[in-house]
Amino acid sequence: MLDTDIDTPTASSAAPEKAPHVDAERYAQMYAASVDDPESFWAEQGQRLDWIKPFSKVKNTSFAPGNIDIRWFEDGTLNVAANCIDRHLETRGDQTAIIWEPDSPQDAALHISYRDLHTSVCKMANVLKGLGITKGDRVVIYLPMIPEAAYAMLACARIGAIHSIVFAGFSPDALGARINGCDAKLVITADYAPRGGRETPLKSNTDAALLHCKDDVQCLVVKRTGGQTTWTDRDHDCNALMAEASADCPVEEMNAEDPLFILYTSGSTGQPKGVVHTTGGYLVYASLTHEITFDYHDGDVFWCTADVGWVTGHSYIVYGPLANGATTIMFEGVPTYPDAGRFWEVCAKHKVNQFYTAPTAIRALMGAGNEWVEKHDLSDLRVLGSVGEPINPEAWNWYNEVVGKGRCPIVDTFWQTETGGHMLTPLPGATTLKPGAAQQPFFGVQPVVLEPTSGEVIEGNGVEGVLCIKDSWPGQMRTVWGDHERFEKTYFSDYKGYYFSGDGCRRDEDGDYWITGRVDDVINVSGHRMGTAEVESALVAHAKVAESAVVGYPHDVKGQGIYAYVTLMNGEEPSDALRKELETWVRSEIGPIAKPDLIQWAPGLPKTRSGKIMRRILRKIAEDDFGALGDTSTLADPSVVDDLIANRMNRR
Ligand code: 6R9
Repeated sequence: MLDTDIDTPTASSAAPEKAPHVDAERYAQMYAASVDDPESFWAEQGQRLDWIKPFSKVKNTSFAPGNIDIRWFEDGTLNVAANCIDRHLETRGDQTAIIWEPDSPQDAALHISYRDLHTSVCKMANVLKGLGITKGDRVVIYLPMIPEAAYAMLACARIGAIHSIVFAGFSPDALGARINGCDAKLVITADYAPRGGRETPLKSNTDAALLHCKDDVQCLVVKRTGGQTTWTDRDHDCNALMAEASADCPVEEMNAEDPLFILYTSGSTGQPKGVVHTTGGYLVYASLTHEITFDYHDGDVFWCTADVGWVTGHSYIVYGPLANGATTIMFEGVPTYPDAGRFWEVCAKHKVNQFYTAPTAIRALMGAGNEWVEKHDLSDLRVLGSVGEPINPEAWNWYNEVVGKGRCPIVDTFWQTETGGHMLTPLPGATTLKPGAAQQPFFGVQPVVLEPTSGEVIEGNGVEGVLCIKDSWPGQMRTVWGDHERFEKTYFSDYKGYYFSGDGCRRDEDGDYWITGRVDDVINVSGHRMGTAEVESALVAHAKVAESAVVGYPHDVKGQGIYAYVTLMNGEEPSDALRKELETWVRSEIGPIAKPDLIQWAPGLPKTRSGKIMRRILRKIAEDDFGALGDTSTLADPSVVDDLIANRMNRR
């Protein structure tokens, strides 16, 4: 499929209304400076932060086999909480730092000023100290999207403890494994997590998890709903302790390379890895990307709809926005509760300027109909963002036209838990947008396209291969917690001397990058390499299709065949005629070789709680290998899998 591009809609030239921080010329100049002389570029960017002891060294990094060693600003000292809170107090103490929007629209939003944030974080930090937590200790945070989640993160940062957030949708087993994995001394949780009108019993999940942990792990409990929970000797009442705690807590002086947090993430093999991010480089990178990618200006209201349990929430709900003195929204709910207008209602209510969400949410809301968007005044929106997976042109166009009214640039940000911040992304006002393309490297990022088997660098444009990065950037993860060897093996051993992203990509004739999906999702049909995302995108572009997931399966003649799971729009019925129609459609959208060999009607797709489709399971079902589905416990709705297996006979 090297030569067959998806027919892309006309590039949008929508420009933001405030003069953007960078235009095309400035981007080119700054990008060149960032890769020609990284030392000077990042020395200057380092000045975004307040340092306790200024750094004199900027970059000391090695991707050499056997010596993967990444250090930025290594002799500087600073504190992340001081940079996200204290330094703003004089100029913006009364400004809202966090708008908390609760699950139910009946409940009032909270506006937390930088001064209030300072008080709460200092109190929480003193509570942690009171429980014996000191610099370098690990604290697991298992909380709903409530202000206390941000207080807990920043309180850890303030005293030098390392937080590890576990998404509140994870099971007790997953939580226990993470508590043990980083040998945490304390878990911070809540009684219940309200979400979409339902409540997850976090405290009882935590009790179940702690049955498998050391006896001396303590538990700090926030009362979110006040609902009934059991209480044991290891539990402490967070609300009561904070009420009594002092609001005075000096910051701990941290080295730039001291760990800030651990975040567990799954790879293609083995148990989840503890990705380690450190203090100085991470914060410089989160803050710079937040400002430039979203064209954030002082006074803007920024909303990232992610959960703090994922890296997107770390970098773009808490650390990046607060380092920049922004007003950031924390949303406890889901896009479709109480109805499919919730996102747009919240945007209108808080006059959101930058809105950042995931394609899966965009597709779901697109399926619900335009009337949900049109009811609300979205005139304050200036920039729209997308993250987490490739966005199909159909969803992109809907986002652009119906949500952005054709006047808000869409930044399709490609990055990973491992990268700390954006790697490839268009910039508002600087990039002529192409629907579905992540397009350009961010400052300091040097993407290379490698031939997957030989590992040779592929030069020139109009090429496809695996995406690697040639040199370090400040937001890069430093190690896998407790297993530096695994860090090297996972990211630096397939292609020596490069950071390997695990993703495939195409560099088009203009030099713009398109992510084609994880390389384990690339299928090879009759010798043609094809991104499953390309076929999915074509299927989803059909008016009757709501969602689709495509995997490869063994095929006698072609090597691999194309197996498409298709979820139809509400009200559409599966039929042989529709199957034919979709086959013809994909042929005409991409080309004959992309025609699905098998289409299975799927009422639902197996997704993780962060909305990623678990292709591993779909591949196994496609192969009729039902005995080896692996761990399905992280699925949002495990029953989907049983339905898919039961329905496999409807494929043809
Ligand atoms: C931030 C985040 C990382 C993987 C990554 C890639 C996919 C993320 C994307 C994208 C295409 C984008 N991904 N953003 N693919 N276009 N704009 O999602 O981190 O959860 O670690 O996932 O997500 O496959 O390798 P993480």
